[in-house]
Amino acid sequence: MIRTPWIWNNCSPRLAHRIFFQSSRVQQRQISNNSRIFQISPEVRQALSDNRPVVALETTIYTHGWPYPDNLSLASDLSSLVRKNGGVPATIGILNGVAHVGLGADELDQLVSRAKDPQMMKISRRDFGFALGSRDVNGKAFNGGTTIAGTMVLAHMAGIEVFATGGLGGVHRGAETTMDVSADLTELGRTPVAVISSGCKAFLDIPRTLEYLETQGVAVGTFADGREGGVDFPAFWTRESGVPSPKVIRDEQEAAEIIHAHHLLGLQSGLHFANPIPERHSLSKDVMEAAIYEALDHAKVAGAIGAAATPYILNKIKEVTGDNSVTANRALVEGNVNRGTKVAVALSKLEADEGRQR
Ligand code: PSU
Ligand code: MN
Repeated sequence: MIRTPWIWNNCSPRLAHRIFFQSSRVQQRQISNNSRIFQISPEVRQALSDNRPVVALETTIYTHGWPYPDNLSLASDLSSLVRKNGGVPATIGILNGVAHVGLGADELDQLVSRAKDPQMMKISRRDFGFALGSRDVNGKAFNGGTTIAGTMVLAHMAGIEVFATGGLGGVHRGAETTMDVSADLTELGRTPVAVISSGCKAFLDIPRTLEYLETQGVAVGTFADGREGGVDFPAFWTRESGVPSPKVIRDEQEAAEIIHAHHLLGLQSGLHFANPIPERHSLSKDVMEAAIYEALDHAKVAGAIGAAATPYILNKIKEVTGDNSVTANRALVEGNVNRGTKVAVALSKLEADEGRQR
C-alpha cells in the first residue's frame, strides 16, 4: 500500500515541501564515477542505474577468515545465492591498488588466493588512502579485503543500500581499558547502508556494543524468524545471547519498509538487522564460551591487538571448535545473504512505487 508521505500531514506545507524535496534528492542514487582508484563493474553499474536490487558482499571474511580455496568457493556460493534470490551481487575489495565494487570471478580468485600473503591488507575506513595511494616495500600496489566498515564506505559511494555478511565487529571485552571498539560501529553511525549479519561474536561485549550503536544513532533490530514477542540480539554462533534486541523485525518486507522510511527522511546513518543463525546449525553456548576463553587467553599471550585482534581470535576459535564452527559460520552467512537479498528486492519495489507516485 502506498501512503501519502507523513510529512504532508504533519507540518506546514512550506516545511513539508522543503523536507520532501530534500528526501527526493536522497532517493536519487548517487553513483560515483569510475576513476583510477575506484571502479564499479559494468554489471553492477547497469543494475544500479536500472534500480534493480544490488547486494554488497565484503571480502575480509575471505582474505582474513577462510583459507584458499574454501574462501573462493564460499565467495562464488554467496554470489550465486544473491542471483538465485533475484539480486545482483557486488563483491567489494581492493585489487592491485584499485577499489572494486563488483569483483568478477577472475578478480576474486586473484584476491582471495593471496589470503596468506602477509602484505594482504584488512581495509577499514582509515586504510583507503594508504591502500590506494601508496605501495609496499617492493613497489607493488596493495591488495586488501574490506571489513564491514570499509565495504559500507565503498557500497555507499556506488549507491548500494543493502549489504549482507557474517558477523559485525563490536566493543571488545575490556574496552574500558583498551578502547578497542570496531570501526564497524562508527561507520554504521555515519553511512546510510543497511547491514544484515548474525549479530556480533560472543567474544565481544554485546551489551556495550548495543549501547554504542544506540549512541551512534544506528537502527538495530533482529528478525523474529518465527518467534513471538521479544527476542535476543544474536551472538553469531548462537541464536540467544541473553541480551534483548532493541527492536524485532517481522520479515523482509518490514525490514525494507524500515529502510525506505529511513531514506525518505534523508537520514545519513546506517541500519543493522541481525539474523539469527539457523536453529539446526547453532552451537552450544557452553562449548562456545569455553572456546572463547581459550582464544582470548591465546590472543593476550600473542599480543594480538588492534586490527589483528579479530582475525586472530576467530582463527583460534576455529582451531578449538574444529569443523562445527566452520559449518555453522557458512550456514549463517548463507542465511544472511538469502535474507539480505530478499530485503533488497522488497526495497527496490518500494522505491519504484514511490517513484511512480511522485
Ligand atoms: N566477523 C566474522 N568474520 C570476520 C569479521 C567479523 O565472523 O572476518 C571481520 C569483518 O570484516 C568485520 C571485521 O568488519 O572483522 C571487524 O574487525 P575489527 O574488530 O578489527 O573492527
Ligand atoms: Mn578493533
